[in-house]
Amino acid sequence: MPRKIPEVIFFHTSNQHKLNEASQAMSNLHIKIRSLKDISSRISVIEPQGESCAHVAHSKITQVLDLIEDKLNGNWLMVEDSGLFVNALGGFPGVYSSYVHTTIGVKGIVKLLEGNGDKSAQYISSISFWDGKRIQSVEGYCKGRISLELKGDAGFGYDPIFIPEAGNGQTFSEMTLMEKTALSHRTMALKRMVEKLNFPSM
Ligand code: ITT
Repeated sequence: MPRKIPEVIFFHTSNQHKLNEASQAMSNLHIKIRSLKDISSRISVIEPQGESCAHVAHSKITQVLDLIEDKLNGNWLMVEDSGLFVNALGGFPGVYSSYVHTTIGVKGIVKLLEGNGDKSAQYISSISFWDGKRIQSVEGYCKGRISLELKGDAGFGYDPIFIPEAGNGQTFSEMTLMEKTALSHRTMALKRMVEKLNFPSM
């Protein structure tokens, strides 16, 4: 039996781009993605280091629920942890993507790959969500390759150097929000969430 679609899902994230992408992806189901900051401005959680994206997302949602479950009033909540996994670098930066982006940055990743024939990589998005009763987890992937040239201005993080396999050769940063959302790991994870709950499809 299809479940009743929630009108709102609160998203615990500090990243406005993630919010925009999730909102875009869920718009045809008429589900509003709202920042959790709208109902609780200061929530501090500890992000476990060196574990999988799935572990990080699960740990974060458990901590958030402990702090604000009463404020959700039965509404849904989601947390997402994601990263870029470069094959020739043994999956680096992976779970360290956020830290690596603020330290060596996209140019650092390009340097590490110069002269390497294998430029393949994938983004992983792990979402843990609370449906008012229990926590469930889903994952989405986006395969692609690293461009040694930074291209485009849109998006965030590693988007200027990531060319999705299913695209037309442009980096995510050269695409509109709608174009990136059609292909992204985040959308794939949200699709798994929708399938898991037996909603009408996106
Ligand atoms: P949260 O508050 O939701 O944790 P965040 O940006 O810190 O926001 P993560 O901890 O999940 O998010 O870090 C993921 C990093 O991986 C992010 O900072 C980017 O550098 C990179 N990343 C993940 N998805 C990406 C995407 O769609 N495009 C570009 N870079 C991405």
